[in-house]
Amino acid sequence: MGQYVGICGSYEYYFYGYYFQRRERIVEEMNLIVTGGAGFIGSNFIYYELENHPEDRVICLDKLTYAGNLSTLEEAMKSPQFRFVKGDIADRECVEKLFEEEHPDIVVNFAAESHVDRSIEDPGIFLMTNVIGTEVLMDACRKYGIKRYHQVSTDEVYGDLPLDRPDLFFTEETPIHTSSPYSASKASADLLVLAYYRTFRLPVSITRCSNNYGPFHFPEKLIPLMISRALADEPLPVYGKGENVRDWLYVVDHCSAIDLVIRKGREGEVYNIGGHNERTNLEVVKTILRELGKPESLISYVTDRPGHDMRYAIDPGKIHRELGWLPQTKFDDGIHRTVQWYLEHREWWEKILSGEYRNYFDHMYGKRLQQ
Ligand code: NAD
Ligand code: TDX
Repeated sequence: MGQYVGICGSYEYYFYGYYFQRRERIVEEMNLIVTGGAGFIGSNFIYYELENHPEDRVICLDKLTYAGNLSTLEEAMKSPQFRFVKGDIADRECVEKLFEEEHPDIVVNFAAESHVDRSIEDPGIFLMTNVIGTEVLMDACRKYGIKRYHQVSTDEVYGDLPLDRPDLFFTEETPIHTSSPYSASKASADLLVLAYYRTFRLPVSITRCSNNYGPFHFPEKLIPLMISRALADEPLPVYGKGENVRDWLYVVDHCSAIDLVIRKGREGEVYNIGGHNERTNLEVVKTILRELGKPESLISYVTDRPGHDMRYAIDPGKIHRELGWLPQTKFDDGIHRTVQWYLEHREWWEKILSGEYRNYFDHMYGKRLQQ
């Protein structure tokens, strides 16, 4: 079988080293349950699916925590192929009722507590949603049958790499070695998913992606936090010396990779996703300031995050070789597009900043910014 290249209209394209082959696409209508779809990556994924697989039905299950925002799904709500259900993935009764109603073919689990700093403040909810929630979803998959259960995981399960070894990258074989309660909860879930594959032959897959950025990113995370604060001429809290490195991927590229894995990826496999876009935090903040025409004097160095991971860097070779996936968006274009999006969608993030999130920011950064 040649290397899968992509879909165009009703054809799939494969590459055989010297020539391309076109094959008629067998379009099977599928029901997808997407959990956590009112959050950052899940909502982008829902839009990606509705656009690229108009034959499929997409059902979003989301608890609408502080990080979930129904207004993000406003456009999706207009589609007859979309349904939103408010519910908790750790609530067995709610999950089973949804499976009975919808008979999903595929479940893609984005639902999670996702912020490292919050996991340091209060780990309990991370275990409940990220670990127990995963168990409840997979139990329902076993009970009602499924074509694929997909776990959206993270590069943070591999721990971190030293700054002085730019030759090292995380591969799928890198041992799990977590730092924060968040990453420990995600790694626990991954192990559980692989255990359900081996023990129960549940058809699962896992993707481990690097840091995402793009539209609908909650403004507690580095990039949207810095954009929103710079626009208000407020100090930008950079942890430690700002030398930690993250490997940034535009969110739509993450969505296209997950889409390929759930439809073409092998069962029981882990696929790393990343685009070789390493930047120090300071470089990222300075790029944002340049995009906005704001001064670097806004940067304020604050107390470091406890246990702060130094460097993440993904080797995406496996997903490229097996599924032909490559990222489409260069960091400079993606960050420009993202800053523009935040400028054009002030209402979306200003509403968040005026609510409960304000208390969180004062609690987490109040003392740090005064030092
Ligand atoms: P997010 O915090 O923006 O969104 C999480 C969503 O899950 C929210 O809509 C929230 O309401 C929902 N949710 C939380 N608890 C729930 C529960 N118990 N039941 C149902 N819904 C619940 O997160 P994100 O940044 O979009 O991340 C999505 C997934 O991708 C997570 O699993 C995360 O670990 C993973 N991931 C994120 C990144 C990144 O850079 N953001 C990178 C790699 C992997
Ligand atoms: O105010 C800040 N100042 C700062 O210097 C914040 C919020 C962050 N940082 C630093 C910490 C990290 O080195 O910026 C870097 C990125 O921080 P986050 O946006 O909190 O992301 P990170 O901790 O890298 O985790 C993210 O990527 C992996 C997501 O939040 C996770 O859900 C994902 O799994």
